[in-house]
Amino acid sequence: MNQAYPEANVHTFLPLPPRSLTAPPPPYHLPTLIGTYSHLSDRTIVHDDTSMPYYRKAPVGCDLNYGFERRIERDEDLEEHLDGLCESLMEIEQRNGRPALRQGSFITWRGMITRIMTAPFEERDGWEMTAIPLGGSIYVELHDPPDVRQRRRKEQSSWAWQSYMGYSFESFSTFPPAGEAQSPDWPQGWSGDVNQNIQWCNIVRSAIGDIPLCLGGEVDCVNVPPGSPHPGLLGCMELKTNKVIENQKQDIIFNKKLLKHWAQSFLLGVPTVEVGFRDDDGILRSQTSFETVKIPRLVAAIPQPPWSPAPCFHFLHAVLNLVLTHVLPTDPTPKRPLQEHEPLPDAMVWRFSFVPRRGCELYKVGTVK
Ligand code: 0WD
Ligand code: CA
Repeated sequence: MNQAYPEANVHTFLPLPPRSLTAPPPPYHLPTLIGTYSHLSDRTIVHDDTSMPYYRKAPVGCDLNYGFERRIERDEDLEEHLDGLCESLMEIEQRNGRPALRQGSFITWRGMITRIMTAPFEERDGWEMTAIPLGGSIYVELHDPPDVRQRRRKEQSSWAWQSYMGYSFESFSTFPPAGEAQSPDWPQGWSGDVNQNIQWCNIVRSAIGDIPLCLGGEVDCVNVPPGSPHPGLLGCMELKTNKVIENQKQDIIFNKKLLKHWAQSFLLGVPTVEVGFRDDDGILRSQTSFETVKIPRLVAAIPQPPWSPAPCFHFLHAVLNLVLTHVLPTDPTPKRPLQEHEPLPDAMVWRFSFVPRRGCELYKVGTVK
C-alpha cells in the first residue's frame, strides 16, 4: 500500500497526532438508528429484519471447527461498493418523504471509519479510500485495486480456519432462524451452517464534532427473546472470538485488539461486545461480555495502556475535515432540483491514503461517469 505517487499529485498531508494526546477531542454524537436491511442466503437484499439473529449463550465446550466443510463463503469478486447502503437510504427517504441526511454528510461503511479512527495506533496495515462528492454528500469506500485484493486473499487463506471460528461462534451464539429446518445431527447450540452471504445491516446517523456521518454496519445479533421486533441499538450485540489468554504476551495482544473492538461497536452505538475464548483446538472455553463504553477505562487502568481514545477522535475529525474541505466544493451536482431525465454530471474522484506511523495524504484522481 506504500505506493509512491508523483509529487505533483500530492495534494495535502495530515500527520498523525501524538499518541499521548489528551486534549478533549470533538465529541462523537450518540448514533441514531435510521434503518436496517437484510442480505438473504443468496445475497439478495430485503429492506427489513429477516436476517436479524437472536442471541443465546453458546454452550461452553462447543467445537468451533464444526461445519467448516459445509461453509458457504461470500463471492469476493462481486464488487458491491456502497450499493446496499445507498439502496436502503433511498428506501428510507421514500418512506419518510424527506431527505434522510444533512448536507455535507459522509456516507460510508462503519468499517471505513473504524480504520480511520484506529490509525493513530496502527503499526502494520495501511489503506486507501476513495471519496466521491455527489448530491451534497461525500461517499467513501475502500480503494481495493486487484493487486491489493490478490495479496489480501492470499493472507486470508492462511487465516481461513481462524476466521471460520468467528462465524461458527455466531451460529452457536444465536437461535436458529424462524422457519428454517433443523437437523437432529447438529451439536448442542448450533443454529445452522455458516453462510457468509447472510448479513443484517443497521444504518445510523451520527456526527464527529459538526461533521455529519451516515454509517452502515453489520450487527451480529440482538439480545431479546426470539420473534421480538428490533429492540433498537441498545439491544444489539457484537460477537468476537479470541484465543484463551494464558500469559502476559497474549494479554497485551488482547488489550491492543480491544481498540478495534471498541471503535467498531462504539461507532454504530452497539453497547455490548461478547468475546468467546477458545483453545488451540477450537473448543470454546469461556465467554466475557464487555460494555463498549467501558472498554477505554478498562484499558486505561492497565500499566502502560497500549491506546487511548483521544488521539483516535482527533485524527478522525482531522481526516474528515480535510476531506470535507477539499472534496465537497468539487461536487458537480447543480444546487437546483434536477430536471426529469437530466443526466447526472461526471463525479469527481478523490483518494486518501494512510501510511502507518506517518499520516494521511489526500489526492485528486479524476472524474468518473
Ligand atoms: O471493502 C469493502 N467493500 C467492504 C465492504 C469492507 C467491509 C465491509 N463491506 C460491506 C459488506 O458488504 C457488509 O455488508 O459492508 C458491510 C459490513 O460493513 P461493516 O460493518 O462496516 O464491516 P466491518 O465493521 O469491517 O466488519 C463487520 C463484519 C465482520 O465481522 P467481524 O466481527 O470480523 O468484525 O462484517 C463482515 C465480517 O463478518 N465483513 C464483511 N462482509 C462483507 N464483505 C467484509 C466484506 N468485505 N469485511 C468484513
Ligand atoms: Ca463479529
